[in-house]
Parts: sequence; structure tokens; C-alpha cells
Amino acid sequence: MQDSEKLISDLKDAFVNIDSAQVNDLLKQAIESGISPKMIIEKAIRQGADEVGKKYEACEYFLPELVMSGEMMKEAITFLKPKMQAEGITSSGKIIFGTVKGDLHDVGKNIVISMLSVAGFDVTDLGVDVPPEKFISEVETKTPNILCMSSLLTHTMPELDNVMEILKKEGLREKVKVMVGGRPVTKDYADKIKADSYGKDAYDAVEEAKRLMAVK
Ligand code: B12
Repeated sequence: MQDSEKLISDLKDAFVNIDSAQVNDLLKQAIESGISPKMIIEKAIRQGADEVGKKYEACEYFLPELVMSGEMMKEAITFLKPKMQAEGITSSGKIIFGTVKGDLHDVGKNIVISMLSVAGFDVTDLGVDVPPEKFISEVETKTPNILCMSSLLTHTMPELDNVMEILKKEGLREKVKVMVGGRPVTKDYADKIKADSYGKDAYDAVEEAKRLMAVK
């Protein structure tokens, strides 16, 4: 196995084993050896989170492990954030971003926000458990170009649709582009609720946001 592949694989295992000292050590080594934050996020953090999720489903891990893995991922993102290179900034726009009502997951949202920010977007983070009325009032008063919503739970996904319906009812739907994402969210679901865009990860989100800004 190549050195960098081994480092990434060890880092993923350290996440899965909830070994935060090992995670910190390997994160530093990975950056020093030139592995990109993108690779670290997708191959170690996201895949590590998937394995933690599987262990939780299999009752090998319980809520404390989920909480600890969430905290470790947040710390890793804080460390990686300044290392994400600003891309050639050609597009910018105003974005309002939040995790939908009933949902407390924010690691993925925070990664997407970091990437959008380094790509030149002006992002307002509404946090987690955001009630639909809050999304609506922010669209009304801040007039963002794009509204981004995240959902990590199957049972909070209908909140995405709920916000779309209220936007329509309030006559705001034509005034803002809507992008949705999160682990259970699919392109099919985004199409079904008539969102303008879906992103599977942070890099997709940046590409999609640029595309939406180009659409009149
Ligand atoms: C850490 C974690 C937690 C932590 C969250 C901490 C935090 N601050 O976020 C805590 C402990 C709070 C938690 C709680 C719960 N969790 Co949880 N959790 C996870 C876990 C292990 C990791 C999530 C994560 O951070 N992933 C890493 C990030 C990088 O990935 P991501 O979130 O998918 O984000 C990426 C993309 O989806 C995308 N993206 C995300 N949002 C958006 C938005 C837009 C607009 C775009 C374009 C893209 C995009 O880009 C991101 C970056 O690449 C997942 C398992 C998993 N594989 O996801 C379970 C999981 C999501 N949780 C689950 C469950 C069941 C729960 C609880 C109900 C458990 C309980 N019994 O209480 C509670 C619910 C609490 C609530 N009301 O929200 C289930 C959900 C099952 C389902 N389909 O509904 C999962 C899948 C675990 C499992 N396999 O069972 N959890």
C-alpha cells in the first residue's frame, strides 16, 4: 500500500475507534505529507462516519460514541479549514444555510459552509433545528441568492418539502434558488420536491452554487 493510502486508512480507523489522540497525530502527518483536505474529508472523515453509523446500527456503538465521533469530526474540520485553499474566485453570492427542524447534525453542514466560504460565497449559518418560519423570514429579509438546507435523518427530510411549500405559499419561491443535501437526501428526492439543486458533498455543493449563480 502507498504511504498516503496507509495514512488515510489509519486515520479512518482512528476515527472509527474514537481515538482522538491518534486522529490528531495522523491528521498532522497527513497534511505534512501533502495529502489534500478534500481527500482527508472524503476518504477518512466521511467514510469513518459511515462506519461509525454502521456500528451504531449494529448496536456495537451507542449514543456516547456518536456524540464523540461528531465532536472529533468537528475538531478535525476546524484544523483543516485554514488549509483549504481559496479557489480562483469567479463567482460569489449570498447564501442562507441551516439544518432543518428536528435535526441536530451539523458536521456535514459546517464542511459545506467552509467550502462555500473559501469559494467566495457570503454564507449565513442559521445553525441546526431551524424551524421553517426562520428559513422563510431569512429569505424575505436577507434576500439570499441561494437557500441551502441540510437533513441527516430520514424523518426530517419532509421538512425540506415543507419549507418549499411555504416558500411557494408566501410568493417567495421565484426569488431564491434552493439547494438541498445530507446523507439520506438524493437527486430524485430533490427533483421530487422541485428544489433547484442537490449536492452529494461539499465539492458538489460549490460546483452547484456556481452553476446556480450563472442561471438567470
Ligand atoms: C455524528 C452523528 C451524530 C451526532 C451529530 C453531531 C453533530 N454535531 O453533527 C449526534 C450524536 C448528535 C447524533 C444524533 C442522532 N443520530 Co446521528 N449520526 C452521526 C453520524 C455517525 C455521522 C454524521 C456526520 O457528521 N457525517 C459526516 C459528514 C461529513 O457527512 P454528512 O453529514 O453526510 O455531510 C456531507 C454530505 O451529506 C453533504 N451535505 C450535508 N448537508 C448538506 C447540505 C447541502 C445543501 C448540500 C449540497 C450537501 C450537504 O456534504 C457533507 C460533506 O461532504 C451518522 C452516520 C453517517 N454515516 O452519516 C449518524 C446518523 C445520521 N444518525 C442517525 C441517528 C438515528 C441519530 C439519532 C436519532 C440517534 C438517537 N437515537 O438519538 C440522533 C438524532 C438527533 C437529532 N435530532 O438530530 C442515523 C440516521 C438514520 C436515518 N436514516 O434517519 C445515522 C445515519 C446513523 C445510523 N446509521 O443509524 N448523530
